[in-house]
Amino acid sequence: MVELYRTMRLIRETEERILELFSQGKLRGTTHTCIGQEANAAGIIGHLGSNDIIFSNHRCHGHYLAYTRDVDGLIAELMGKRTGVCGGLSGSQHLCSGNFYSNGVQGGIVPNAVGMAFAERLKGSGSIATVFLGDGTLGEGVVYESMNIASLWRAPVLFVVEHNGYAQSTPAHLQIAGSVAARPLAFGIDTMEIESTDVEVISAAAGAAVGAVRGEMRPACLIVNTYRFSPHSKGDDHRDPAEIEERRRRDPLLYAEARLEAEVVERIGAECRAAVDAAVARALEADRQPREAAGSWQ
Ligand SMILES: Cc1ncc(C[n+]2csc(CCOP(=O)(O)OP(=O)(O)O)c2C)c(N)n1
Ligand SMILES: [Mg+2]
Repeated sequence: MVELYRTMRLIRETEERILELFSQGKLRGTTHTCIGQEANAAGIIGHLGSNDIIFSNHRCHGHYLAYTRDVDGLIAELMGKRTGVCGGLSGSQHLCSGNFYSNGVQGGIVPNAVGMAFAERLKGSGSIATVFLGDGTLGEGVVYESMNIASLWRAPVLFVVEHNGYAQSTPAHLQIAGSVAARPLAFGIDTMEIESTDVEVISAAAGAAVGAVRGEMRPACLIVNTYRFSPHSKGDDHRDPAEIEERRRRDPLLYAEARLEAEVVERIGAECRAAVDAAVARALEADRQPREAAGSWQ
């Protein structure tokens, strides 16, 4: 629990600072935070090793930090500095390090994850791929082509749907017909649905799902019903404040803190804040990557 909390707290402290840095005009490009969803990154990625492959999406900071703990590389990257994890060329949505990849094109990463999972199966490495997608990405047809081939070819891939109820500002009931779980199930993919933001519950389910994918070398799907407290990106939020307030009572950090000694919570908070302070200070000092080096997409 201490380690799971440390991961979640590091994500929270880092992203709160990222929003501050954005409002001070210190970041290059846009950014999406996962504040409120940290238990997914901590609980799921805690079961994966450095040989496993992770594909994330536009909301990738939490996944990246759970996998690497690299606050320095992340903050410098968002500031467009040469010391960033991708030399300041990727920004918030296109992080890439070791076996971690993210891409801002919704659904675009899903076939890549299946292909790389299948390659690991052919190599007999025992590694698996995990791909994170949002509820809004269920509208992309390539997700279903990927699920189909993953099932047929027994690709060891875990599809994680982080269902936070919104695609940008569109509520799920206006964009998803029928059942989410019925989608992977239709392709013969074992599917588990979680209704909790408690990291212990998520970690237990994820342990079973990862174990099944690795043990049986076939795909599985984990649907995590979750909530982000922060807007989609920054100012674009049309949600009812009362809804956000109600969900804040189910903050994953609160559940974890209730099970830890106050002194431990305090110490971990201070350690995480110190790590973020140091990363910000180092990133501010670092050289900027020239904007031209990034090409026209920024
Ligand atoms: C192919 C594509 N279409 C549209 C967008 C713009 N876009 C970025 S995030 C997003 C909504 C994503 O919603 P969801 O998949 O639920 O993820 P969440 O933001 O809730 O984590 C949209 C429409 C995009 N990045 N890629
Ligand atoms: Mg969503």
